[in-house]
This record gives sequence, C-alpha cells and structure tokens, in this order.
Amino acid sequence: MDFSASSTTAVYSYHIVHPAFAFPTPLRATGPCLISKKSRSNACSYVATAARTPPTSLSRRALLTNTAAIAVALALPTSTYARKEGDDVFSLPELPYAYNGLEPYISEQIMKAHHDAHFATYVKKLNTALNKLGSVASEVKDDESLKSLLSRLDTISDQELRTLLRNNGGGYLNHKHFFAQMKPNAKPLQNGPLLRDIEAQFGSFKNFSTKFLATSTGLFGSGFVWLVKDSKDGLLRISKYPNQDNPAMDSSPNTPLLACDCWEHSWYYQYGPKKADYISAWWNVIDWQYVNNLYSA
Ligand code: MN3
Repeated sequence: MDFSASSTTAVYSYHIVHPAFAFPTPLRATGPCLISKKSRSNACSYVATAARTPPTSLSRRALLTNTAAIAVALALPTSTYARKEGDDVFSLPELPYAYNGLEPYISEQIMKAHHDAHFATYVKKLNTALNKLGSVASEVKDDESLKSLLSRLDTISDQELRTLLRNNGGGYLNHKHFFAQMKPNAKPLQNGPLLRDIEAQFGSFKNFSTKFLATSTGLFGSGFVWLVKDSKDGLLRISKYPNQDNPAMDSSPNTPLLACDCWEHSWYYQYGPKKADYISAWWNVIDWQYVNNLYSA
C-alpha cells in the first residue's frame, strides 16, 4: 500500500527468523515515520509493504506446527504453547466513519495510514505477544482483561515480552480510544457533568483547552496526552504518557476519557512541524458526547 509519493518513507516488512526457535513476527516497523525536514511539501509518505497481509498462511502455520513439534520433542510444558494463530483475541476495529470524514481537520491520507497501517500493526503485534505468553495470557479475553494484565506488567519476567505487551497492548487501547472518540461534524461540549466539572476545576472550558494544548505541545517525543478521571480523588487530570503507555498502566489505573495522539504519524502529512495547528484542528473532531458518557458511566 503506497499512500503517497514523497521523499519520506516508513517501511514495514516481515521478518521471519529460523522456525526452530522463533514465532512469526507478523509485521515490524523498521522505524518510526522518518521525517525529512527538507521535504518541500511538508508531507510524509508511507510505504507499508503488505501492511494488511500477514505472511503466507502456509508459512505461519508451518512455523507454528514446527514450534509445537519442537516443544513436544523437548518435553516443554505444553501450556507455554497453548495459543495458536487462530486464537488471536484482538482484531482491528473498523473505522466508524469514512476515511475522509474528519476533513478538513484530519486528512484522508493520514487516516488511512494511521488506522490501516499503524493501528493494524499494534493489533498484530499484541496478538503475537499474547501468543508467546501462553498460559499467562489465557486470561486475556477482552479489553478489560488486557487492561488488568497491563496494570501488572511487572509480574512478567521476560523483559522482551513485557516490552512487547506494554508497547502493543498500550498501542491497541490508545488507538481504539483515539479513533472512537472522534466523529465528523462534531459539536462543542455544551452541557452535562463533564462540562460542569471542567468549569469547576479549570475555571472555564477555554482554560481547560488552553492547558490541554500546552501539555500536548510540551510533550517531548512520541506519546499521548490523556484527560483522565483520577481514581484516587475523582478529579480530572491532563497527563502525558510516553510512547504507547496507557492509563491502565497507572499505579492506580485512572479512567481514560480523552486521548490526543502526539506521535508525528498523526499530523505530519498534513501539518508538517506545526504540531499546535494539528492539536487545535483535532479539537474540532472530538465527539464530546462520547467523552461525556465515559465520564458519567
Ligand atoms: Mn498513532
């Protein structure tokens, strides 16, 4: 899938290692979106080679079969290999509106790359990580049990696996929320308990949005800025989360309400280095009714 043609590419490719010891890694970003500051168009293009197509099912199956056979031969606990490809728990949620539905604020080009390549990659890698976890992951059946696992990542001794789960479990939850909380023709927040408490805590909605913008533009590197409801005192908090960390990983998990994706893949195609312009534009596509309902739940 080639979304555009310009000087900047982020290439995704499959890496299959020796089947005797490896599980298939379905999709690997060889690097983040590589931004060329010399790009005349301020555009960033992606080449996602076979981004939605797993390695041939035959080769994946063969790898799994080989791995299972080796496990038996070595008399390893079969629970370690309890999950198979067909057991994948998570799938890529459909975008609940058209790719161009958020224009002019977020372009169709960004939405296609962000949803179909980036989000899809997190989902694939999350399933891969859970398959590797075996029996420990058997309890992960839905978003809530995933959040529970992410709240106690320190109990997973395998550091590489822990990092995979952190990045891709968080990436899955962050992006599921991110795309669901937006909609075409969104209206400002005009009433309800969220507006009431924003005004009580921040003085005005304008003050709140100014603080959210400042926090987002002040986030160094890649990550998310979340509005959460603090689990300890019930207050609203605007907090930075590095990389793909998610409120489920908070020491006392906070309730996620609103997520701003501050990775460059969210805006660079359209806004170049003008991150503040992206965040100001994004403000126009927030489904505040959705956010308010989360807050009221
Ligand atoms: Mn993203």
